[in-house]
Amino acid sequence: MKALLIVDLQNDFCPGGALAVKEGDKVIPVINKIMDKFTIIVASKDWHPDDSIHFVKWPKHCIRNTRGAEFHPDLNTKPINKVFLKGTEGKDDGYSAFQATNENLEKYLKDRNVDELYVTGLATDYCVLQSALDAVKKGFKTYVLTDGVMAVNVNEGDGARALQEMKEVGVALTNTQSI
Ligand code: VGL
Ligand code: ZN
Repeated sequence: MKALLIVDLQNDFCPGGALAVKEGDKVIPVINKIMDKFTIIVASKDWHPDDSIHFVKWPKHCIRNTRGAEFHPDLNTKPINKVFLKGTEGKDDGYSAFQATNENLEKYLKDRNVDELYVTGLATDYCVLQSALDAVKKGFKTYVLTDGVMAVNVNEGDGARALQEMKEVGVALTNTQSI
């Protein structure tokens, strides 16, 4: 069984948001279009308390229950079966969707016989990277859909390096045309 994971497609990571990924919203129609290929669709949300230590490193973003933490309005949220909240602990936590605290993502997927995980969303060089690395560690055959992710690129080339790192541990890089 395969599942689609949509990482952090929230207002604050899209143009106009507090920690905007340049052209982050461009992946939304790409992701909306492939949803009908999956029966299991899960999404993560960065969901920080207002005073998180995480904000020593980053501008304040995705404060729980604020507009910045909501999904981008163009994302088709109807087919999403479950939302996983991460970065909830006030630490520099929650780069991986597998660190969600409201529900255990690994258990959720394994309980539903998922063995293949297709990863999309934001940002390639942080939460997509850590989620994909964890997915491999937990034994999922892991795919990253390269046209369905976008990088922050704090340093030039971070996105490309992240894809390379994923590839080296066994993540399959593919695109939405091939699924
Ligand atoms: C993320 C930086 C800080 C992400 C979250 O979703 O990739 N990046 N918090
Ligand atoms: Zn964050």
